[in-house]
Amino acid sequence: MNAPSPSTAAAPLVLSHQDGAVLTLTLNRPAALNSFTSALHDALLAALDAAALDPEVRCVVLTGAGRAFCAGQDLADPAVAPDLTPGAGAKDLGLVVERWYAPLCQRLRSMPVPVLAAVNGVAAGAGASVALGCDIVLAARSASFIQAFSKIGLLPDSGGTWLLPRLVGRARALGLALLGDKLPAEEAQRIGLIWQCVEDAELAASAQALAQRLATMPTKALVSIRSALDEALLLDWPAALAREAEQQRALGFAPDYREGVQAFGEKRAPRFSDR
Ligand code: T3D
Repeated sequence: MNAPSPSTAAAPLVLSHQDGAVLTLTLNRPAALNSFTSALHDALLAALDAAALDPEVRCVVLTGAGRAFCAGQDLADPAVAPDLTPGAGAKDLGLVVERWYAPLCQRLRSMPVPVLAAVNGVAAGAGASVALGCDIVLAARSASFIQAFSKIGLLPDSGGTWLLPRLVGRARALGLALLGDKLPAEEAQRIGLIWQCVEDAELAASAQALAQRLATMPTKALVSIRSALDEALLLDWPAALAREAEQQRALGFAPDYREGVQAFGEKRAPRFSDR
C-alpha cells in the first residue's frame, strides 16, 4: 500500500489515498488508537459518502494508522464519558449510538462497492464491530479483536449483536461478548470471525491486491451477493428462492452479465463497468 499523502497543518482524521479504482481510508488518531470522536465519525462518514458517489471507486479499504485499527468509542470524550462528580447526570448513550454509530454501520452495509477491512492492530469495542461489518476482513497476525463493551458495562453495538452470532454462532458470540477477552487474529480466522489472517508485513500488500481484484469484478453482482446473503438469513427457504430470482433478474438485465458471458466465450478477461 502506498503511504497516504502526508498531512499539512492539522492532520486529517481520515487519510484518503486512491490507487486506480481502490480507495484506502485510514483512521488517523494513532495516539488514541484511532478511537471514535464525533469529528472522526464526521470525517469517515463524509469520506464513505463521497466514495459511494464516485464512479471511479470500485472498492474501499478501511484501515488504521499506527499500531491499532480502532479502539472503539473515545472514552475520554466528555460528550460520552461519564461525569464522575457526585450527583452529575448520566449521558444518553442511546443518542450517541443513534446519531453516530448506526449511520456509520448502515453506510458501510449499503456501500455500492465492496469494503475490505485491513485490520492492522487491535480492534476493540465499536472498532471491532466496524471491522466485522465490512465485506471482507483481513487482519495482521499481531492484530486482535476485543468485545470490550462488557468490561465497561455496555453491550456490543455498531451491529455487534447482529454480526457476532451470524459470524461465529451463539456459543462463541456469547463467549466473546460476555468475557471481552482478546481474540488473536489467527484464532479469529480459525473460528470464522474474519476471512484471513496474514503476516504483519504482508497486510497492506495483501489488502491492496485483494481490493484491486475486487475492483475488476462485477460490482453490482458483488453488492447484490452481500445483500442477498444478509437478507437470506432472515428468510425461509421459499422466500430466499424468490428473492434470488428477483435479484438474478436485475443482474441478468445489467451489462456486466453480457460482458461476463461474452468474455468467457472469447476466452479473454472481462471488462466489467457497472457500478
Ligand atoms: O458512546 C458510547 O460510549 C457508546 C458507544 C460505545 C462503543 C464502544 O466502542 S464501547 C468500547 C470502548 N472501547 C474500549 O473500551 C477499549 C478501551 N481500550 C482498551 O481496552 C485498550 O486501550 C486496548 C485493549 C484497545 C489496547 O491496549 P494497549 O495496552 O495496547 O494500549 P493502551 O495503553 O491501553 O492505550 C494506548 C493509548 O490509547 C492510551 O493513551 P495514553 O495513556 O498513551 O495517553 C489510551 O488511553 C488510549 N486509548 C485506548 N483506547 C482508547 C483510548 N483513548 C480513548 N478511548 C479509547 N477507547
